[in-house]
Amino acid sequence: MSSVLRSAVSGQDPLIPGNYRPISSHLAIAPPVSVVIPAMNEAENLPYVFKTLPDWIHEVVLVDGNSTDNTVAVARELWPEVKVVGQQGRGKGDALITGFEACTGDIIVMVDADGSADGQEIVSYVSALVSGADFAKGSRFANGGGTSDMTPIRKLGNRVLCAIVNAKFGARYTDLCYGYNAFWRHCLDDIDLDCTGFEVETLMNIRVVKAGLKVQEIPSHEYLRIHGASNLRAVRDGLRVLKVILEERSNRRALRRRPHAVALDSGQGELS
Ligand SMILES: Nc1nc2c(ncn2[C@@H]2O[C@H](COP(=O)(O)OP(=O)(O)OP(=O)(O)O)[C@@H](O)[C@H]2O)c(=O)[nH]1
Ligand SMILES: [Mg+2]
Repeated sequence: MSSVLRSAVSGQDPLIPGNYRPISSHLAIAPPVSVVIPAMNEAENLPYVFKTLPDWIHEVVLVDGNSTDNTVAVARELWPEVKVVGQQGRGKGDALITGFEACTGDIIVMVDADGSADGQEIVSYVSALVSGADFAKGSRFANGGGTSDMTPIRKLGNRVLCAIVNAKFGARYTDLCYGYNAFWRHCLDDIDLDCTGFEVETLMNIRVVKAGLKVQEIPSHEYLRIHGASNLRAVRDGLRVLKVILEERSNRRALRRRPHAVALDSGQGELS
């Protein structure tokens, strides 16, 4: 997306210095950044999550999954301007779809609420996007990334599923089922999300490669969930991911290609 188009979308003139947001000592950006946080009973973890979020963020959208603890109250206390949206359905995918609709920024970042994601990494994602990527895809297995949270069985499952996606869709991903990603708002038109559960990241990763978008992997470290129990069940959700992969493969009509898709990208190859 050109800077002219970007500024038209954001309603800001990037040539006016005041419209740039200083995001580090060496970098300033014009586009507003929305952070979407799906949260179901994460009150105890939110203080750790919000503590790492940079203050130059345009808005935080928290999607509450009908929490029975005081997730919403804690979020409002920690970040008074937080936009809280409730979800009608169930599941992380449903929550993210709801959250994306509520965002007003040009760039959207997905951050889990369990304390596993470090908000300080957002600058890396945003840097990749303003440098030309459409979709900045977090990876725990790219050089510089890591995880303290995955069991051996989850690592194996993620690796196998990632290999299948790479083989079937011509991607060169090093990670598949990871919740820390960022993208320009226009990607939502191509992704056209229609899922409810933990298969959501896989569906996004497949649809961006099918749409020929420029994907760049960002090395990321996943920390251990701080409090509470995981909502993910490895076998059940692994099978849901596999089902999505097979469905997306059989739906070949959606396969599209843009000639410039491979040139700028470090995370995907040509569609097979
Ligand atoms: N709003 C909403 N959020 C959800 C729902 N299911 C999961 N989440 C959130 O999605 C994020 C990821 O869920 P986790 O349970 O941590 O899943 P995971 O990261 O795969 O599992 P762990 O590695 O054990 O942390 C967390 O912030 C959850 O609170 C849901 O149905 N609704
Ligand atoms: Mg988690």
